[in-house]
Amino acid sequence: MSTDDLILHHYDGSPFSEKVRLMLGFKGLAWRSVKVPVILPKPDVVALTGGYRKTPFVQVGADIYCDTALIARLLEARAPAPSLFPADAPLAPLLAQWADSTLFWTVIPYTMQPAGVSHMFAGMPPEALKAFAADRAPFTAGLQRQTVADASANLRAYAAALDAQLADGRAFLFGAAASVADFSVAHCLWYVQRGGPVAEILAPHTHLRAWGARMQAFGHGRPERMDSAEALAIAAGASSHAPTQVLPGLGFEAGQAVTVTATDYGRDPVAGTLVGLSGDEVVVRRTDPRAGTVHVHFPRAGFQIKQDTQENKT
Ligand SMILES: N[C@@H](CCC(=O)N[C@@H](CS)C(=O)NCC(=O)O)C(=O)O
Repeated sequence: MSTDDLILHHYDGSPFSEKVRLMLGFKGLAWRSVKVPVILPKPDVVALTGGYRKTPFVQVGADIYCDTALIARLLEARAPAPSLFPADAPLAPLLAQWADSTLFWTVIPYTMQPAGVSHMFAGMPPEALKAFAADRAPFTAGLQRQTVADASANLRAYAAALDAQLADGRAFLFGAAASVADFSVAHCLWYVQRGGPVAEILAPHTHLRAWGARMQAFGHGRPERMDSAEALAIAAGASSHAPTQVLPGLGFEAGQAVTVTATDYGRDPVAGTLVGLSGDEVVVRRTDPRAGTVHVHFPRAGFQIKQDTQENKT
């Protein structure tokens, strides 16, 4: 075990975790697999992240990388080939962003219609389903959820457009090589497939289904189980962090007390000292009794940075 290992904190049924697992498979990487709870409480998660509770996140020693947009860039830096960002597909990150937001929040209400829920949660006690719904209600409180009718209409249109994009025989959405966009669309359609009978909506789209099989064929790389106590011990025992710096002219100073909060849903602020800021990343340092001093990284896009006035009062 090395402190440089990629540790993915995730759970099996999480679409965004599937996006990262497939990217790890695409790059043929070895990784350590820590399973996190599906609902709160998640004491070992928040010890590492400082309050961010979304799934998944990646740990490398005492550096914690939140959000799959940033995790894609981390994996790219560690294993540049094959690339998730091919030079001839400059719009791939934008399509990925659309899939991770609009397509994702279409497939969730679509798949969670009664027939999909009965299939996915078959054999689960009704209390577990209730607990899941009670956990996710405040998590998504800021979102206007599509009705099943809306989501069905939208998904039909999206699936048809994606299928048409592949109709010229290209292997992936932007050509012969896969890009980050393929992984963002793949995890959404993977979730629909998990809905059993509701996956019928994809049946007419033969190009899209063949593409989905190609995406799944990347597999998950080489995972090896680890428990969360070991992951915490690795963070606590790490002697350094990835190099980072606060670039000038971006509105904040190194050493400032800040909070970083997702702007869409799951808006739990993470408080810490600003140690890294660029056009595409923000990094805070915080100390936890069990995880030690960790650097928590977020993508700049989709997160709000605010001076932490609570901290200033104390
Ligand atoms: N923008 C985030 C979205 C992550 C997300 O919404 N994950 C879902 C699971 S797939 C989640 O956090 N659900 C609540 C939870 O796991 O506690 C990313 O790209 O990582």
